[in-house]
Amino acid sequence: MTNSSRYSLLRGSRLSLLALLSVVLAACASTMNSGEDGPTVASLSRSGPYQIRAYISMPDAPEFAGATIYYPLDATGMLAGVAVAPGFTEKQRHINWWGSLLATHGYAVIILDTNDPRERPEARAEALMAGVRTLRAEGQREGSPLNGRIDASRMAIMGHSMGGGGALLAANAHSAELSAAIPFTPWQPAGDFSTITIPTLVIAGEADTIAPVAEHAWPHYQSIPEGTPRAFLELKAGDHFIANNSADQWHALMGRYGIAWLKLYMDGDERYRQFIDGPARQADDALFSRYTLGE
Ligand code: 9J3
Repeated sequence: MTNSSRYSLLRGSRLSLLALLSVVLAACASTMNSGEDGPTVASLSRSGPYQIRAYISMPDAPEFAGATIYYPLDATGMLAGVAVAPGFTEKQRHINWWGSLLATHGYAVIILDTNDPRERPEARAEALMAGVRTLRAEGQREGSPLNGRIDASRMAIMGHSMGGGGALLAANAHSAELSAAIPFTPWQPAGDFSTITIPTLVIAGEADTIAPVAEHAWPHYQSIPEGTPRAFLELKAGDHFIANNSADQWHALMGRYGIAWLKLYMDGDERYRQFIDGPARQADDALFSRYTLGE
């Protein structure tokens, strides 16, 4: 199927799907905002101030299958972007809570499906970079809801498990094109990420038996150079799915660290450092089996 025929096929279903998504997502967006007084633990632990929309009609990219772009409707100024990849055998619906959450906090987010749900982290790295290119291109495409709204210089990547391995591989190979990375419960045997220069938050689960921390997230983190801003967050008794859609009970916590990481390092907003390194962070000590910014 050519790019243009796929594009027009998708157009047919665009209006009804858009209408449905709009209703659902608007309902999810909180009316509360972070206020004039700046961010708080509470304001980062829930939906952000923006109403959001989502769409699936965009030019095809060979590196990934379907994708959904979530974005804030009423944010002023240029939007930074985030690309997110699922794990082995997973689909968008396993991780797309990040799309709606981050959009309410002001980001344009592409949640993608891999071409093959069983493909390896290397292919997921390529998919993530193509997702970043898609977001940049949406900022230049006539007819795109994001036309003229994307800051191409601020792009982050995230992913679960093999998608997290993909995010680390992409960050390792393409730091110059990216601003931040957040792999969650990443999977990549013998992963060596010693050329990452973008700020990287590694989210891990102490009791992850699918990607055991000692063989995956921890050595991944340790391979990131000391000069690179990096953090290792290990949730006490956490499993392989602590930052997936299914882990409702952890969304407020995971979302808060993810949002703070992007605001601090992709947007350069120092008000968010307290949530990564400070009293607001220390208040979570009982939840973590390990949290380190150095080492
Ligand atoms: O993406 C993942 O959840 C990796 C899980 C895994 O065990 O892969 C082994 C083939």
